[in-house]
Amino acid sequence: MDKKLRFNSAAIHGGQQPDKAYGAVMPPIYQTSTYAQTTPGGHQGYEYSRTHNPTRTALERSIASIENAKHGMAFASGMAAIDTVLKLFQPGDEIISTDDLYGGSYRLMTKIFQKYGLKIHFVNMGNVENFKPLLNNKTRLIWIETPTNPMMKVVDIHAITSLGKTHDVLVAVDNTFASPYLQQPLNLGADIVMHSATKYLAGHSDTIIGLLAVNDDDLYEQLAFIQNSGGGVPGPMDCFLALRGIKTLHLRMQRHCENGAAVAIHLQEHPKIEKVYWPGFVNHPNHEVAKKQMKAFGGMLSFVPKGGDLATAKEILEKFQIFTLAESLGGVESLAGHPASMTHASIPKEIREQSGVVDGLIRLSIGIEDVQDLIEDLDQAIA
Ligand code: P1T
Repeated sequence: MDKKLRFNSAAIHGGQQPDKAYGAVMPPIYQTSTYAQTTPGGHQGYEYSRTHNPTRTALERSIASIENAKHGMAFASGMAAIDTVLKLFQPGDEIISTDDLYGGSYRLMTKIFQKYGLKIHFVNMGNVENFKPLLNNKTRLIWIETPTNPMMKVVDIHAITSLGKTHDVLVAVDNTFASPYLQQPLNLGADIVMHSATKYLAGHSDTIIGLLAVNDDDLYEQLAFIQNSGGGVPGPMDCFLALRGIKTLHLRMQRHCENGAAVAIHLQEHPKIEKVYWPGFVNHPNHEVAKKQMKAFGGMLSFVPKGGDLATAKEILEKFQIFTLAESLGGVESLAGHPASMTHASIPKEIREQSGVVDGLIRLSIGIEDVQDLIEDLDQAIA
């Protein structure tokens, strides 16, 4: 389809066409490792499924369409996608990253890539001025997560990509928390968009999968070479599930955002809650940036109960009946997490506490249930 589609239509049709064999409307799950050749090299575009697979191609075209990118790439997980991006660089190269980010990304950067000679700086990017002094002639990448996991800081993507361009530094955005429904970083000047599609894109907590979207042909070739060499590829079933999820992304995101706002406002007014982190509040430090770059404020929020201690947080988490205490986010069902001991346990306590991840912090992924049921569940757990 050549016509430029609006977002909701692109989520369903972007880059898709009926399958060539029998006209199947959804791409078949091409569960094959290899492809017959009529003569050596005589294949129909597919040789071996580490390199390409038709179900994966359908998903890659879909993410390219909804991120307004030239190229999409699918990976075995969000971490496999990040791992591939970081392998673009050489020992001695420097990376500047947000200081508040998914614990697994922090672990990969510090425990693996620092060992291979990459130097990684972590800064609060809530204010662009913070990291200007770190830019030097060895800086190769700025890694942004926005909204950040789990403190919900919002980073001004356009301000940072402008800076990246003047210093000839790549800018990559982990768009997992927002999804392309809320923001499209390539349109704001980013070079690479990354997703843990395990979350909002697949949307049903039933697969682990990662995605990248880029415009530049050379960058795409380099990433594809690294991926094919290392092999962090998803299976066709996972690609199918992610593609199916994307077709309802816009509908789900609307409800995630509505429910997220209602829960955030309710918690903010609750007498037993100390602090709620959600970019939709006018007094959130990055509210103006969030308003400018996001369509709405998302379905993620974090809060600290009064007292802010571990025991109170644990008690609340154990009392939930509708919220499930579990890692991950972005599925149709509401999840609650304890970043200090779960998703961010790999970050040393003194470092995570500097960015606000205290032992009393609870993170919520607001699902698409009836919001009154969610509010009642929160009230009984906090009481
Ligand atoms: O789990 P995986 O698909 O490998 O994605 C890693 C990842 C990358 N970026 C962000 C912002 C993430 O939140 C994640 C995974 N996060 C969780 C599992 C979590 O509960 O926060």
